[in-house]
Amino acid sequence: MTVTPASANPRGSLDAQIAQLHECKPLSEIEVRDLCSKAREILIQESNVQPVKCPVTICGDIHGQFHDLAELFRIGGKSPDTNYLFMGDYVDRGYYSVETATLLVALKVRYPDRITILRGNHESRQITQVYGFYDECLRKYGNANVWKSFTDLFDYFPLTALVEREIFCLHGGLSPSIDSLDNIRELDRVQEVPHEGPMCDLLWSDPDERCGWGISPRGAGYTFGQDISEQFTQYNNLSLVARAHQLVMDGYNWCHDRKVVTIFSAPNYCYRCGNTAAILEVDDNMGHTFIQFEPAPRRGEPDVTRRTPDYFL
Ligand SMILES: [Mn+2]
Repeated sequence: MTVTPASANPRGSLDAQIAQLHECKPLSEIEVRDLCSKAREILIQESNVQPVKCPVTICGDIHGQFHDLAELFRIGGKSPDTNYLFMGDYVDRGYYSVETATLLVALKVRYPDRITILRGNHESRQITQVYGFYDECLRKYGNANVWKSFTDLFDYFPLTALVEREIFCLHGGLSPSIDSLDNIRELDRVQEVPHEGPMCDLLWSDPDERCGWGISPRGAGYTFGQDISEQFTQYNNLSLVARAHQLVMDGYNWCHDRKVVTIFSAPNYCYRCGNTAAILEVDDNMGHTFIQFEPAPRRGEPDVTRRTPDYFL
């Protein structure tokens, strides 16, 4: 029997890495560097408004809750058997941002046409230094090289996706600087998330009950009313805006006369919010099914009292 070294069989090696990551075991620093380099070559080819075909399952924030991502795959189907579209915020808050980001990027490299990974406002150098990913990389690797590999890669993540030309998907929301999808296609996205402007708004904005544009309490992006959502969907021939970014207790929440839906896929967010998570299955006929799920059982994590916060980033 001939033994083939893993390095002579890149796909076999990647499959082995994916199997390891499914066990929540991180890759080596060098493996992460090489994986990010391969991912960059794929992501650089994608559009700011990346076209996606149905059937596809649309997911919201994960925030380093690796065991709940495993539960998501158990409930929604494994990649690549199920096509996935993730709408950002893979890192920060939870304890397993490294494993979560590495697994999703590895799946992207292995099955580029089966999984779409958009950028969230946490896929940023500045935000990850405040909310956990940077510290987690230092703790797990002893230096910031893995953080550098990932945050350099995040610059290439697409900003938005478009399912069958009718469901517009993004992390945050709309922007007063953007009227059309072509306005988004024209943006130079390969940069750190700016503090203001159209690219910032797409990753930071929130729908609101008040009409028109409003100042966001987050300090970045805007709030936008039903009138704005109706105008944008009509002008761009869209049936729906699907977005993430906000904790919603049932995992999904319709607003703006069902022109906008929020999807949040981190159950019991921050291990204490008590919320249900959800994903949205879009079938071959563009039919919608929300699947809700609860936290996966986990070991070795602090048992904290559940309480509902007033407000979260
Ligand atoms: Mn967010």
